[in-house]
Amino acid sequence: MRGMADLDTLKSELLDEVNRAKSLDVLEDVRVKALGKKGRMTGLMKELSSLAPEERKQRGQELNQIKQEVVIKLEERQRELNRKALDDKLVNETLDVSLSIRPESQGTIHPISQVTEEIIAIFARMGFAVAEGPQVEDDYHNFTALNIPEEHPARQMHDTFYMPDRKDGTKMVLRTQTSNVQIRTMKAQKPPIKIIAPGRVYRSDSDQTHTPMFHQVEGLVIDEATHFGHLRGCIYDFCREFFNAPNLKMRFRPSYFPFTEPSAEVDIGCRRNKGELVIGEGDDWMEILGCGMVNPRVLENCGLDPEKYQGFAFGMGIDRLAMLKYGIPDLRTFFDSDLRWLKHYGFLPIDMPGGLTR
Ligand code: 2U9
Repeated sequence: MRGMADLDTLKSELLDEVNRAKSLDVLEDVRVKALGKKGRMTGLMKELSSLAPEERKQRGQELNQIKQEVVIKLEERQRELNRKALDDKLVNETLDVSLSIRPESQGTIHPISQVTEEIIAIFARMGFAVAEGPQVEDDYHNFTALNIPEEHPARQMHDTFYMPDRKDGTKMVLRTQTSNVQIRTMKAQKPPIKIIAPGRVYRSDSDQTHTPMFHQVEGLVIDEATHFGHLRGCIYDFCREFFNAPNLKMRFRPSYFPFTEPSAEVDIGCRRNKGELVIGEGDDWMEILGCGMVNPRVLENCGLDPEKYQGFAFGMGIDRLAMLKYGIPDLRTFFDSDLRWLKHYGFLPIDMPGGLTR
């Protein structure tokens, strides 16, 4: 049996070992050797039972005191080593993201990806968030909530891809526009809402200017004060930026959509120059998007009070915008996966808006 002096030595030995532990693994060894089943402290605790009651009490208190100090020191050291491990990791695992891509890179960015990123970057600067939703959608979110009645032509077989009904009888479709995203957003969050919804949409239609799958961006702004003037300014700013045309010619033509009232289609000025299309000037017009003030019925369908809230929405085809901006003549070539075509019309990753260079 050791006396007080021995216990003092034991304590300083243990604390010293803890302090000298250079890694979490070594620290764990130290802990086991001191406090584990066969540890030094544990051994001494076990010896207590052979002592007389008075002596046992006194000795037990001394041992407990040491044990507590060792435990506290162990935890302290563990925190220190964890912090050090993280610091080391942060220093050693840095990645130089400014390095240029390897010159032998073969892949290119598809014009649709490029244009989608360009559109997102412009709207992001105007304060829009990006929202997403399902491509297989129920009839309610794709049509009914948007005030598209049962007999509306857009619902007819030749336009919509129908999917098998759900087990509960819910009618399912491949979404024909990305508006389901706005419906779901309005139901899930309170205004102010300012989102764009880019993504794939599907319509049973195929010729030189239509593919059964194509891409859209739709936008939605809802608050208590937004009016048609804001819609006009927003669309004008977007088009000027997208086409790099500060003096872009643009006009709003009255139109009709079930989900907006009033509705408009937007044309931009253009002219043909020896078969090539020049955008932003000239005496011809080219339709590029549809828009309008959100129909009060649609707001109501989403649980918003149309007396209090209002706003605008717009929709445009990404594939068409890509053709116009980058002079790609045939829509169907977008989906041929022809590497020669991609080499010609594709973009380098470094050119991605909001990508490596920004
Ligand atoms: C909600 C309310 C209103 C979205 C809109 C258009 C006008 C439009 C077409 C452009 C070319 C589709 O790709 S295209 O064929 N879109 O003209 N889209 S307003 O209006 C909405 C959307 C969601 C809740």
